[in-house]
Amino acid sequence: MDSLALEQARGWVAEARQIFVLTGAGISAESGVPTFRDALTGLWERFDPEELATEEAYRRQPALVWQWYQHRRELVAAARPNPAHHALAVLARLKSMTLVTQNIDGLHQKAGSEQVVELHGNLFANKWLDGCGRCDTVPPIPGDPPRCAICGAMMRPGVVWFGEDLPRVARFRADHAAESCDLCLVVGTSGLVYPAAALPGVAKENGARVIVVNPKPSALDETADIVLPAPAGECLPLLWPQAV
Ligand code: BV8
Repeated sequence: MDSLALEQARGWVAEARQIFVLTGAGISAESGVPTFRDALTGLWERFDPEELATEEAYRRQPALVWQWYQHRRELVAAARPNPAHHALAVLARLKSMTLVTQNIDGLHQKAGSEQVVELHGNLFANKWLDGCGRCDTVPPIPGDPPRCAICGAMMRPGVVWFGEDLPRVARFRADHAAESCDLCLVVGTSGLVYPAAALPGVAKENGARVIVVNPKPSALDETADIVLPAPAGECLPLLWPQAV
């Protein structure tokens, strides 16, 4: 990695008054959590994640989609935060910072980050699809989503599917962070999913410096002032002091 770029990025972090961090699936790759586009390994490789992560797919094939989420829950439950997650938890103790994530794996929280803005929900949350408002579950048939004993509504994962609006409070907090920061740090995202992918551009338009950390080219590289082409677990601990 270019040492000059690393030195400059270090300086920008040290000078920053208000940091907005946006993370994507890549920050959890070194924890063994497949990124979204390769989340379909093995059994799932014949499906398109953007097809499965929709209400329409869930209504059409509830058991299949529910099992996909149960499979991902097992994977993520066994995962541990990596040095990148821990470095961001340290940064929040050094600087005024808002951590916004597209991830649903909860690894930032496991690393000690607080007030994490989860734009796309959380893999371990559930809620009712439809539902009578007084829903109570019956023991689910293995492999099937739990159903309400009263109205028969299905339980669904508490995540944001494609075509669904983002949680209002999370969206508001993320927009505010992008509009009010002087440094935007983008870690481990392809920058392909909106409206999250628009946030670094908002930060840039408001005068912020933008640093992208990603071992591969991403759609946000053209917005970046500095691109650090390295894995997050190696790069982030180099950008600010870790002992606090
Ligand atoms: C919505 C939860 C409207 C579910 C997810 C323009 C504006 C608004 C919307 C749209 C728009 N254009 C298109 C849309 C629709 C759509 C969209 O963006 N589609 C894309 C595919 C074009 N957006 C939506 O549907 C959103 N909703 O707009 O609603 C609306 C408004 C009002 C009322 C009703 C509706 C909802 C989007 C949220 C979808 N849910 N997740 C689940 O996970 O099952 S998105 C999911 O995919 C992830 O959460 C994540 O956000 C995304 C994947 O992106 P990444 O995180 O970037 O992961 P990816 O695998 O792509 O890339 C990983 C990167 O890491 C790579 O670059 C790789 O190089 C890098 N990497 C690898 N290893 C490392 C690394 N980096 C660092 N270190 C490493 N070691």
